[in-house]
Amino acid sequence: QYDTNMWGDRNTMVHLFEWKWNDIADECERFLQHKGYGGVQVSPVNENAIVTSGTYRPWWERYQPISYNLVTRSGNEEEFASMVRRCNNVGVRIYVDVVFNHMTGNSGTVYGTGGSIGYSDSKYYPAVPYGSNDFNSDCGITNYNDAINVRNCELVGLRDLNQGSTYVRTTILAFLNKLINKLINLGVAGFRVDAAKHMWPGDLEVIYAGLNNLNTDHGFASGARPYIFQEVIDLGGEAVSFSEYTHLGAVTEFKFSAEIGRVFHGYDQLTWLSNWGEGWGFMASQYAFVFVDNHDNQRGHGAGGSNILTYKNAKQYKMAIAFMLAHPYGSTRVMSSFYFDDTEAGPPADSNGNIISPGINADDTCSNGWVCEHRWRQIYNMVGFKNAVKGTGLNDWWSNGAQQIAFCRGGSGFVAFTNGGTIAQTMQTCLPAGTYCDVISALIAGDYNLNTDHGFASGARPYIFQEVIDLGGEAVSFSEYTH
Ligand code: ARE
Ligand code: CA
Repeated sequence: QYDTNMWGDRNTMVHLFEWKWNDIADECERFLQHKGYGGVQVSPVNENAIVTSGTYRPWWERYQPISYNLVTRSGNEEEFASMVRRCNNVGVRIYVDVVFNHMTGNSGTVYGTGGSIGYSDSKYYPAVPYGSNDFNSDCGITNYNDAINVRNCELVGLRDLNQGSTYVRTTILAFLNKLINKLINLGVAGFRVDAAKHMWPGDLEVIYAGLNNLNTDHGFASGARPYIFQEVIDLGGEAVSFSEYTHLGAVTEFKFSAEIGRVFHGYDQLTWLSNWGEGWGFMASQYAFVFVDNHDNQRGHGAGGSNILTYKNAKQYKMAIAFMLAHPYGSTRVMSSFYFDDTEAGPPADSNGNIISPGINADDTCSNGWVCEHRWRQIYNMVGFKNAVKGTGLNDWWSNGAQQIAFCRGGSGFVAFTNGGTIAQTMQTCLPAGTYCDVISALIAGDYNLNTDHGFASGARPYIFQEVIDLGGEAVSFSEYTH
């Protein structure tokens, strides 16, 4: 289903890639709620096989499940539950990256982050348990023009589960429903379905239908259904199409990521963005889950190639994100990364492999190896912009016919971009007469108003009462302070 179940006008998710649960809980309370982020995509929560590669543990070990116990380098079940509770309490939803197309790679006996063991050569994972008859055959994916090969064979050698089996479906559902509401403190809002392209839509339909309603104890409406966004890479020209999945939930639109990178790299003119969205051959907006980069294609995995913009091209990257958040197309996600040169290297970690928490600097940026794009002022202020213009269309498009564009969102927002030269132009801003702040480059006055999430009226100011002792007859008078 397509409703993200976010609070109020909030409508942007941030992927806190490889963050620990306790750090995410802190981030919900100290930052995300105040900047209007609606939710967090978290890295896989279930136990994965430990992979050691030279001096580090690659980030991708988390895409090799060994059991559905909730224990990873991000934390254990208790910490996960506490994070969900604390984030929901401040109106920030949690979306879990769920990996159930497969288990681990075929690499003999494997050991998990929670102490479980797996026998990948015989496809025996006793901590679930799964045995060899729960899996498809040993064939590898070699032909993306053959849907059967794509769905019933192994993606990069990962042991491929058979979701057609009742036992496998039931086992996957027990895991997903636990995250939704089995324990009182669990209350996630939805799922990123990893490798959905490699599972049959008919099997996914049965699994999604078996999901519980969301946990009303976490503030969800009675009868609310989990938000589902499915990872289906479809740049065209293959056997499997995104359109086989859109009736089941939202679907990742990888063409968006590839094209926005190409445009803001300067390889195309901004003026052509006038029909951005369906006009560019993307899927219908109500199904599209969009992003400038993701954890794969920012480092050459997945799809999109060298046009993908990342934190490494900070200026163009911020422009692309601002355009994504200013534009009404799709459901948006902001990436939040750790710095990397080696594309396989895992998150900042100590010599025992424990993830190091991000440090938070006085100017809101991060340290300890974390990029924290979501804390860049141009990005979080545009998250606020997107909340403020929610529900409006795009109007009053202007362009100079080349690298300069501007447009309005109803009567609530106006934005201009240049990827070449200063804009010197009188324009229709669509906003009521008044003085406005530039939310991209400046801190906005509203940052110092009272917190509307606590029931204060929008624009309300702090009450101040000043201790001035004046019984009369002294040099300093109360009347100097009353204004
Ligand atoms: C790792 C090693 C492999 C090894 C394997 C098993 O890198 O060498 O064989 O383990 O031992 C991530 C990493 C993988 C990693 C895997 C498991 O990216 O490198 O393998 O974790 O640890 C396809 C899929 C798409 C997938 C991308 C990466 O369609 O679903 O490949 N994306 C998701 C996640 C990834 C994750 C997985 C799936 C697996 O986002 O992070 O993999 O859980 C064309 C096609 C696309 C195809 C793309 C790349 O564009 O259209 O469908 O994407 O090429 O092949
Ligand atoms: Ca499969």
